Amino acid sequence: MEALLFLGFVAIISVEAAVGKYAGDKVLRLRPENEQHLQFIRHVSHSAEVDFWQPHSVELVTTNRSVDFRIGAGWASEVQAGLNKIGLKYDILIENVQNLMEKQFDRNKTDSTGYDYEKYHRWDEIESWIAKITIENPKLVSRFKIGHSYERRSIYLLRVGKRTGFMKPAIFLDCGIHAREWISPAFCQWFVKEAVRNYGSDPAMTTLLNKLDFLVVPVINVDGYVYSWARDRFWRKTRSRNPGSRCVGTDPNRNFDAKWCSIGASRDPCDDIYCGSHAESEKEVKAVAGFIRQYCCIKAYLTIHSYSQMCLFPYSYTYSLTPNYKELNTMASDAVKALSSLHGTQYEYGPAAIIIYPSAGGSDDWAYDLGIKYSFTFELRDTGTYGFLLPESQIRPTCEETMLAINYIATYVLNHPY
Ligand code: 9B3
Ligand code: ZN
Ligand code: ZN
Ligand code: ZN
Repeated sequence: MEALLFLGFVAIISVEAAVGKYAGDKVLRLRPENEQHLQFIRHVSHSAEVDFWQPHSVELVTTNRSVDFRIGAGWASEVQAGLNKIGLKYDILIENVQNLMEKQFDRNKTDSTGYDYEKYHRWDEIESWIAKITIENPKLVSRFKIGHSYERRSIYLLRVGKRTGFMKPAIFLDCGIHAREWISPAFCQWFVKEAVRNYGSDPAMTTLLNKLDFLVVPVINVDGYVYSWARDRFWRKTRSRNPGSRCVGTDPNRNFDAKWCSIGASRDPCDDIYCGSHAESEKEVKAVAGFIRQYCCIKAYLTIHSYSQMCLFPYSYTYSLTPNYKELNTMASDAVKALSSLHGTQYEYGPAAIIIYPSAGGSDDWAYDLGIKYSFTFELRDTGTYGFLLPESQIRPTCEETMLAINYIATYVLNHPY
């Protein structure tokens, strides 16, 4: 009997691998209008194979915002029938997730001699890129190991800026907090490439690198990133084990010590916005927070996510406005104006609590309350056409336009010392 069961299990796994883990999965965009609609969504969330893309958890679903979620192939027709029955309007954003997964990679791109910045890279490729870019640019780049992940991988920080004998004001730029948001590490690599390429030739970048240091962490959530390549493309959290639960991982962007777990986070280890057993329980969060606490001169904090096309600033843990709200709002407005000047990409901007939803434990709020009064979260492309599966063909335009926003903010910070 056992042998038969085992064979059956192997058969399912191998079929899944053959046609693809996400064959037949769809991504739906729902527009709930009433309590009955919300009830249905909650019911589906725990009775079907559903993965919330926006917002990131069923707790955050409300009637005034659309909901994007991936639904497993076996459940799609049943759920769609249920939606029609209760009159819950929806669009199908992605007909077949597996097909898009394959299209995400540009097959026809010739392999460039060097590192191809217009492709998504596995962690081992990024890790060797980190070493290479450091060795190739001794005057501009130095590499620090700020800690290691739950699964003992190194967490690297690159300090990018003209080497001087003294400490310069710095801008912290972090990427890859959420594993499935692949465009984020792609942008951090693009930023470093642009900095070292344009130093000495582009006056604006040369000034920035002479007067500031950029502290860039290309991938914070290394274990999660590796897992999103190896096993589950839509994984978001870390890969730490939760005692007493079969569910793995904590949301690193709910694990910072900023009104930890008070709102917009979950105490259930199975939720994508699980806040962890306590603030800074995650080694990856501890590494970043520990580094920032001991570093003298960080004047701005920028954290890169996807998707939604938004420039967010504190607070997220409360609806109250920060003392320098007007300044942050003007900076965000000007930054998104610079961004959209290149390809016309439209961004929303404003305090995170108001623009998306109130949530505690985020890195930007934590940095702000530490005294880093210029703190922004960027949610890069797109608005749901591809979502986390942003095609490689969009890496270049996304990174080019985002460079304009980051450079605007960096110049502002340089001109407004505090
Ligand atoms: C969430 C929080 Cl808690 C914050 N402080 N700032 C930005 C966000 C949005 C990101 C998240 O973690 O949900 C977008 Se992926
Ligand atoms: Zn139910
Ligand atoms: Zn994110
Ligand atoms: Zn996001």
